[in-house]
Order: sequence, then structure tokens, then C-alpha cells
Amino acid sequence: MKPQKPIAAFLAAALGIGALWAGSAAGAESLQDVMKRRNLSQQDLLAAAKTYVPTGKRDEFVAFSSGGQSGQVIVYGIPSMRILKYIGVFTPEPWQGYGYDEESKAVLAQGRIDGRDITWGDTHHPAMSETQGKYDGQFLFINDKANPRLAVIDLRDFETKQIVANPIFRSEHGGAFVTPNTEYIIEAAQYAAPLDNKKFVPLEEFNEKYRGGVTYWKFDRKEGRIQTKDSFSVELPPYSQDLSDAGKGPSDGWSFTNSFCSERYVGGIEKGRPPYEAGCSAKDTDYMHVVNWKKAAELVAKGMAKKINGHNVLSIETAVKEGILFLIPEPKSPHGVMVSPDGKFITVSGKLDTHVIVYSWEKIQAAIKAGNFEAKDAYGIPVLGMKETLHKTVQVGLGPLHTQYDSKSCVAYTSLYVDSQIAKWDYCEGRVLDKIAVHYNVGHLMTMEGDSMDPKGRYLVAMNKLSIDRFTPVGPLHPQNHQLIDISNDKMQLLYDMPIPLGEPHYVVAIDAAKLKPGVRYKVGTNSRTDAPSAGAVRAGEEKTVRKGNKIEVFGTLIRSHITPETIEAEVGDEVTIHLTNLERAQDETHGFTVSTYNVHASVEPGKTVTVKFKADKEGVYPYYCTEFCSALHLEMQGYLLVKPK
Ligand code: CUK
Ligand code: CUA
Repeated sequence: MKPQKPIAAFLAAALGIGALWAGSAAGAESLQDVMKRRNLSQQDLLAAAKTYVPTGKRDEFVAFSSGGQSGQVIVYGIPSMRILKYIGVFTPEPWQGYGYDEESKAVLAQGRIDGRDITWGDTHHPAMSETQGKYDGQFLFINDKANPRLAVIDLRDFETKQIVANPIFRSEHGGAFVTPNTEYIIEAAQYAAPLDNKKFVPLEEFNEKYRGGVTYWKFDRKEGRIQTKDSFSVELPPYSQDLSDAGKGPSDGWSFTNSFCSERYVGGIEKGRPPYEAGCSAKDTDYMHVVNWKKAAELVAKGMAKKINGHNVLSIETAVKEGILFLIPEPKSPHGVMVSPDGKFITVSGKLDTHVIVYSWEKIQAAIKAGNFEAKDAYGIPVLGMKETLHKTVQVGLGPLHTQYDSKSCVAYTSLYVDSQIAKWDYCEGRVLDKIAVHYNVGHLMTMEGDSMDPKGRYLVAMNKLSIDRFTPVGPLHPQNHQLIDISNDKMQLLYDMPIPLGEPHYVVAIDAAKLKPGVRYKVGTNSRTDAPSAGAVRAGEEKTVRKGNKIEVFGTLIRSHITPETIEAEVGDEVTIHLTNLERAQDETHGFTVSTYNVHASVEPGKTVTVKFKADKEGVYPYYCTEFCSALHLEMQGYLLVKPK
């Protein structure tokens, strides 16, 4: 070990803690003692000082992470990496009553497909709403890859408000990505299938009858909801579509979607054929789809779309004829497609190639204008030349996946899956600037507001697929590892490892915390899932129980430390509906509500009205109570459901 004195002096100066360092009060440990006892290096202390957020202080950025297979969103602070909240999205979440009260069940029910309730999701890509290409902190969108759906979360209360099921896809991966003013939310398909999904079509007819596509969901910002009738899709060939991004600045009005397996290989037809991964790697390149969504929207408005399952779809034929769809060869099996903050460059990297390819929007536009097409694909779509549209090719390392941008101009970061590294590089000049090891096998990476027109730089999070030996073992299923990296200097510095305990978060977005302005209470009597006054709301003193036939409807209230009514009487077989309004105005005075054994739970934040409903199917005595420790008399906040024989 190095002598402690110089390090001590350095750190005292660096951290501005001279007085603390020099001498500690009698009996208390000094910083030097702690460093020695915990075997911490100077680097460790610097990293700690850069990430530690003292009690009562707040983080600079708030990250919204996909919760992967949990179907939820995880909210955490940066740089502390402290988890702040889980948001139930595609999956019931009991704390928030999500899926256990009637209002939220109605949201989850919007995500039914083919009449089936789906109670999980494979969330991949969250997207923040934007105004003029900048994060505005109003809404968050996230996709479900397994069951092609998209959800809208309102950041006034961090609640899921809407789920839309894609009417023509059977899986998707290229969502959610927003256009610069959140006019549309982009969702591209993944594995091709017949678009109308009504009949069995044999794999032999894959090339003719299976299709991919990209959906543009119209977002009504005032309503805070997607408007399905004004949404549309552009039909695409059965190349497995992948990630997307919207153009910005000069490329605004266009969108870009990757693909893989443009071989259109299908396995399983006859014995002796190569497996999928081999059949899908036969060519040297795949196709990037370039779509003029602004013009597509005009064509739809003119009635040029056909209806499939009640949804507007522009056919490949129409898209080609109207000049809104082009292809460009791209490196094999790409993952991310990312438009630079100024909208001039589009970066693509192929997992099976060591290069990132930077396309020039100016050159793409010029080639389109000149009608300079290399060829047409099997579906008649013009293919622009890779060479004609190329800005730079940069060798960054093995397994490049995703790219994010910095506040410093021309600086980008690309995740290297195979090398387990982050490469920092210059996309204007085309050279690598720095590399740092991550642990291990990084998928996406994210910089602060790094996919907007105004990246904030400062920090980068590497979303590592494997954590292997980084954490205390918890069995064969390991947490993922989000590693925080300081990118404010020329050399990147690893600061912190954060285990993600809730599924595989593919992508995360982080916003300047000052842009978020969530409320602390609702207007009294609000149904938070519709933002409208609840029909079940009552004021203090107006509580009542109404019986009609075998239906009992309770209009109750909650306030420290009392549930009104104190008893609910029912007969076996009655349908019981209980509306509860939280009359509190104080911040953080949430009451919960449950009735023993009826599988209902409500989280009733100040002002909210929540409804639970069930059939009193068995005679007996059932306590109900408040599930949040809300006051000294919390345990007394209770009552009885009395179910009598008929
Ligand atoms: S992701 Cu979805 S497979 Cu690289 Cu965008 Cu992980
Ligand atoms: Cu209300 Cu405990």
C-alpha cells in the first residue's frame, strides 16, 4: 500500500474536506481510518464522492429503465443509482393497486389481444416525450416486444394511462421512439407474420404473405392519449424489422428502421436445412428502411391507406409509388439505429461487424432526389447505394450494438457486446477516442438525454447483460448490472455498479430532474386512470351504501385514522363494489385498502377515488383495513365485511 499521507492530502484538497481529514473528534473514525478498514483506494473515494447523494439531497437526473420481463418500468436517480419507484405497466403491481382495483384493471384490459388477458410484458425501449426534439418530462412511452403493445405513462403521477395493442403485428421490437414533437410514437414489427392475423398461412408462403411494418401511433398531447383512429402503419417486407429512430432537424419527417434476416430465411420446413442463425447470416448486409412519415400521414389523410383489422395501412406498392419508402444496405445483423443530435448523421452498427457505419442524411437525400438507385429489392423498393450515402466507417471493436451522443459535438459512445467495452469515438472525423471495460457484455448504453437534440453529457450508464461475479451471489439467476460511468472528462471513469433485480432492462432514458414536475395530490374525487372525476367519489359526511337487488355499492372515504363505513353488510352471492375517496390534503398521506381473501387492493393517494369490486361468494366475516402505515392509529383504520347467508 502507498503511504497514506500524500493520498490523504490530495483527497482532502480534491474533496474539500481538509478540516475533517486533519483531525477527527475524539472517538470518531477519520476518513483515513475508514479507507484503511474498508480497503478503499483513492479512485474508490473519488467515485464515491461523485455518486454519493447526502441524506435530504436529490439526484441530478432521473432514469426510466425498462423492467424487461417484469413488464414494469424502474425509476432511479443518477448519480446515486437509488431506486425511486417501480411503475406497473403491462403487469399487475400490488403496491399501486395496479391490476387489483377497477380503474387500473380497465387499463390492463386495453392490452387484451384476441380476447386474452395478458398479465406480463417484455418491455424493451422507454421513450420520453419531446418538444422541438428536447425532453419535456411530460410523458413516457414503453413497448412490449412479446405481445406487440405500447403503453402511455403520464409523468404528472407516474401512472400508466393507456395500453394500445398493435392491430397488425404479432411481435415488435422497434418501439417506442418519438418524433421530435411527439406527433407520433414509432413501433416497428419484429418477426413477420400475416398482417390480418386471421388465418393460418404456411411458412412456404412466407415471402408472399408474411409481412413486417412500422406503425406510427398518433399522440394527442392535450388528451395525453394515443388516438388509434389517426394512427397508421406502412407495410414492409418480411425482413425482421428491428430498432427505429426518428429524424430530427434536417431529417425531421423521416424515420429509420433496421432489419435483420433480410434473407427471409425460415427454418423447420424440411430436415437438413441450416438452423435459423445460420440461414439468417448468409448475406453480407441487411437493409435499413427509410420512411417519409410526414408524407405517409398525408397519404393516409387522403384516403390512400387500406384498412386491415380496422387500422390504416399503406401498402408497399403505394409507398413505393409515392416515393416514401427506400432501403439502404447496412452492416449485418444490426441493433441500434441512432440519429445524431443535429439530425445530420445516422449511425448503425452490425453485431457481426467491427464497424459502425455513419450515413449522411445530406447524401441520402441527394441520392433520393437524383433517383440514384442501386437496384430494387424483391418487392420493388428502391435500394440506395451504401457507398453513395456513407459518411464514415469507423472500426470500434467487436459486437457494436447501440450508440448514444454527448453534449460535446461529434462525440458518440457505442456499446461493444463481445468486447465488453464502451467505445468513445468522434463521428465527424471517424476515430476512436477512448475505451473502457464494462462488466459484462453490454447491451444498450445511455447518456443523459442522449437520444434527444440536446444531450446533457456528464454520465453514461452501461446496461450489462451479465454480471457474473460482480455481486454477492443470489443463485443461478443473476441480476443485471447497470454501470455508471463519468464521461465529463477525456478519459471515461467507472463509478458505480447497480444490480437490477427485476428483469432484463434493455434500454433506459434519463432526464434532467428539474424538468419533472409531478403532483403530490389529486383534485378530490379523481379517477387517476382517466384523469376525470370519479362517479364513485363522495365528500365527508356524504358516505352511503346503496343496495339494488343483489348489488351493493359503497361510497366511502378514508382519512386518518378512519374508514367510512365501518361495516359493510352483504348476503352470499352479492356483487360488492366499494368506492373509496382519500380526503387527505397532506403530502404523502396515502391510504391502502384491502378486504381479507378477496384478492383486491387499492392504493388511494390524497384526492384519489379508487374502486374495488368482487362477489361476496362465501358466508363469513372478513376484516378490511388500511394497508399503509399512515398514522399512530393506523391499525385502528379497519372495518368488517359481514356476509350473511341468504
Ligand atoms: S435491445 Cu431489445 S434485444 Cu439491444 Cu434495444 Cu436488448
Ligand atoms: Cu390509513 Cu393506515
